[in-house]
Amino acid sequence: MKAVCVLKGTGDVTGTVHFAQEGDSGPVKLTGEISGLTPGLHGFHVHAFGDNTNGCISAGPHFNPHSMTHGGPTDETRHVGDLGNVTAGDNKVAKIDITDSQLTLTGPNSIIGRTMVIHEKADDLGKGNDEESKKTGNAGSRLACGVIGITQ
Ligand SMILES: [Cu+2]
Ligand SMILES: [Zn+2]
Repeated sequence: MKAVCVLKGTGDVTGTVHFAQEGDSGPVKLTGEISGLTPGLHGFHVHAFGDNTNGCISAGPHFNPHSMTHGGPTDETRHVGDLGNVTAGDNKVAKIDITDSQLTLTGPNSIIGRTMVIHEKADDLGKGNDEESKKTGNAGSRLACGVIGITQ
């Protein structure tokens, strides 16, 4: 099973992410790149809705089918959509090479038809000691996003 997401926003940030799932329940491997970013860490999540009617904000909160608090990708307690951060180099490009064991392309944790979002700031992975950290990781505004769709 494979999927793809093309990210666009109102500024210069663009990207493409490819998803491939091994077997029925994962893991899912994400590859691709996002360009036009300021160098450094940027929060990277799957948000709940595949809705772009009012830009990336219409994608809603982080995809969270099990009513957990926000965390990092290796944490037991996390949103299914929590992929942590990607890192852009001095060339403004972040290479994506992530293997995740919670999100899937099939079943109740499927991210098909939901939205991938790249953020302005670093995700604090739920360790920011404030209320927002447990919801969004304080990752700031949404630079670009795209709906995740099935591909061949
Ligand atoms: Cu996000
Ligand atoms: Zn989250």
